[in-house]
Amino acid sequence: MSFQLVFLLFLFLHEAYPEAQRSNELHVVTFPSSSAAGLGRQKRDWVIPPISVSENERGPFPKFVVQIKSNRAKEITVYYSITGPGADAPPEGLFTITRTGGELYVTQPLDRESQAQYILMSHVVDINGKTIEDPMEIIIKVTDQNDNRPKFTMNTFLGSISEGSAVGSVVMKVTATDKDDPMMDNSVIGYSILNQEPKEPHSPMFSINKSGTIRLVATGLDREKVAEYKLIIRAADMDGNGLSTTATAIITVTDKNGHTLLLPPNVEGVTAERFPWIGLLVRAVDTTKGIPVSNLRITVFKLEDSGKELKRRETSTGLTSAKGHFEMSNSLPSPGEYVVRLESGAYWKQQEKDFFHLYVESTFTVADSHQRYCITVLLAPFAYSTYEAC
Ligand SMILES: *[C@@H]1O[C@H](CO)[C@@H](O)[C@H](O)[C@H]1NC(C)=O
Ligand SMILES: [Ca+2]
Ligand SMILES: [Ca+2]
Ligand SMILES: [Ca+2]
Repeated sequence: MSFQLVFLLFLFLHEAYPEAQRSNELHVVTFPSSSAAGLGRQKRDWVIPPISVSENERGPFPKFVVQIKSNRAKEITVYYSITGPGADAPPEGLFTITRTGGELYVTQPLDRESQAQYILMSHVVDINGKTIEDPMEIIIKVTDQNDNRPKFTMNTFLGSISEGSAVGSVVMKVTATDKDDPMMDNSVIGYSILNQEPKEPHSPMFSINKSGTIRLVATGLDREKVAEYKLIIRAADMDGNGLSTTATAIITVTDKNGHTLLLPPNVEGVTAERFPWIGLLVRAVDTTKGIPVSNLRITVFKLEDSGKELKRRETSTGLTSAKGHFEMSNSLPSPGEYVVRLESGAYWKQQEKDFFHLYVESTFTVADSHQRYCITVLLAPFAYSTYEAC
């Protein structure tokens, strides 16, 4: 038992419970009845202060906590026992008491985050097993140590800011939690920004406050130059000075109407609800190998009805990435009818496979250019299939 604990116990017993029976020894708690015989009402009101035990105590175990004492022990032989969760009920045997000495021990390190308090009942019987004191409640409070590091609620937070935003505008909010005692600095989190990429046109462009709110702090947002910022954010307990952890915040710069440049949906945590990127993404998969098809030429045409004939106007073309992705990144699809063409024949030829389709096309309608369209094309030498799902 630490000095503070002894001292605290002494103070509690001395100041708050002057009527309580106390031993001269500070680590002893005495049953109240002996000198207060007949004062039943007082007995019921009598409560001993909680006894504090730090979590993560080092051994050796069992470790002494407090001595329970009945003044009747001066006259007769008495036996002590404890009951309740932590004693004779799960977690059984965490606390034990010596039968004749009334010494209460803790048998292993405690974890405040799994249980912050134990309520034990202590009992005293005579040699015949007859109860000679009213059971006394013993509250063991587990005091906190800073043994939990803050945790961000997500690995990657996504936010956006419009080019036209004023300095001071709120961009997004990030959150970290800490399992330690909410009443102590052990769980008081301070946030900071460790890095910003790119550093243009200024570094920092953003600040983070005590609540995890990220704000714009400089002018010069230009989505043609920087369409996306990546921040490394840090959360540390002890108000920013303790155990720390990091996460990423991705901030998309949108135009004044809130439109973004395209962002592939392979960023962790991107879902339609959380991140309304707009545009077109085409994915190509080789189903014979179960791999993405890279370096595959993709062309997007818009169908234009001149009244006499339907004409194709090429709106975008390029090669798929290593992930088999092609994004329409230079312009957003405007409402209308489109054709996506994949040069699958060239791919099979390069793979030295016999094949049937010279190329593969998928047609679709864009109803709203502020939408996302993700077209997956599954390719095989003699078959293909396609579906839309973001
Ligand atoms: C951080 O900024 C947000 C948004 O303006 C505000 O609600 C919050 O109170 C601020 N927190 C602190 C500690 O200043
Ligand atoms: Ca703990
Ligand atoms: Ca902590
Ligand atoms: Ca703790």
